[in-house]
Amino acid sequence: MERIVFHIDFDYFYAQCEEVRKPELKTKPVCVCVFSDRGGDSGAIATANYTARKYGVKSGIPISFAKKRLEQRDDAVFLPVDFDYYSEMTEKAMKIMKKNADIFEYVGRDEAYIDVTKRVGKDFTKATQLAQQIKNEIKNKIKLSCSIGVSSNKLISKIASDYQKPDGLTVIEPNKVKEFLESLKIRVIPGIGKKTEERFNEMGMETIKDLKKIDVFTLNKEFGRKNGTYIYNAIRGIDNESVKEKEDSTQYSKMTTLKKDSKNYEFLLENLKELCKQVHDVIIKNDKMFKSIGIYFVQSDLTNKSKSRMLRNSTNNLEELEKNSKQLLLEALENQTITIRRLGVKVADLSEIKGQSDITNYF
Ligand code: DGT
Ligand code: CA
Ligand code: CA
Repeated sequence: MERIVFHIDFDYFYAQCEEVRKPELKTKPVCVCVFSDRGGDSGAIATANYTARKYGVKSGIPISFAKKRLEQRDDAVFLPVDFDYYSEMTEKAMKIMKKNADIFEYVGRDEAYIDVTKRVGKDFTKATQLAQQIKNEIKNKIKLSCSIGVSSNKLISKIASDYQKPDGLTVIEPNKVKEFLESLKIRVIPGIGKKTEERFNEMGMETIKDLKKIDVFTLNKEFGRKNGTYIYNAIRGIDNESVKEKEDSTQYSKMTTLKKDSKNYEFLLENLKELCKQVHDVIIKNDKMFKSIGIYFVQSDLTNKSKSRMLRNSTNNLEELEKNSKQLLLEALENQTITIRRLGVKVADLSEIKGQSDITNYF
């Protein structure tokens, strides 16, 4: 069955989110940092914008290395991660993708697969237009750029979305797959890490074309049957994995537009309680526990505000959810000047109830 699948991945995601709320950052090297609790510059870079990357800054390196590499740029900016804010951006972006999908599969904070076979009638020209339209809509509505790969399966689309980053759109029609893959370096295959690549390099192989000379038996012997067969198929562009309906299950949230814009505590509390109930229902339905609780608003001037806290222990208790949301609301209202238009409640850092009882059984 011929399919058309998109892989959508946002460019330098955390750093780009920071540029969206502070456009003056765009011309500067921007590094988003996970500071450790040891203080000072201890910690690592989560991601950096493309200006910072030119100086060799990348995900995972120590903050102190990044500072050294950017020594000559006195305009370099180092910001702490703000997960709440990035989640809000993720939610908005995913909404646009979902709207344009026959099947939507959430993969992570900044990426998703969508199957669009039906809505484009298996037509690659229409698919290309749809991909461009999604890029435009995301750019216009939330000011983010992303890269999209379009092909007949998840594997090739994933490789294609990475092919022309940032702001890329790469379409690989079935008759172009062979040519496209053969020119690429071995490491573009998802799952082939640095070590595997080095092993192949030592055997004198650099590109996928080189790799194709190895037969499936040799690959199976080297990597085990499962991985060997995967590699054998992947370099030939073969992947039958379907796009599976999947939502972001790392957090649940509910939001409501208030009957009137307000900053009145009693009125907001009433709405907040209802939202807590709705979120709690989802939690129970999915057998989950949560460890972090947040509330968020859209204010009358359409700006956003959010507040969250981490609990000491995971819970699935409604009273606990209400109590904490109520406290967050009180704190938020302390210096609230603008009225609120929409109100939301969110729980995150989820865990399985099942997992919990397993651990108990274990002991
Ligand atoms: P890209 O897609 O190459 O333009 O750049 P990113 O930053 O979007 O990279 P990606 O898609 O691999 O990762 C998405 C986000 O995940 C990224 O903005 C920050 C976070 N992330 C990635 N790698 C690391 C890491 O090593 N440590 C931490 N803390 N976060 C990471
Ligand atoms: Ca990305
Ligand atoms: Ca990603």
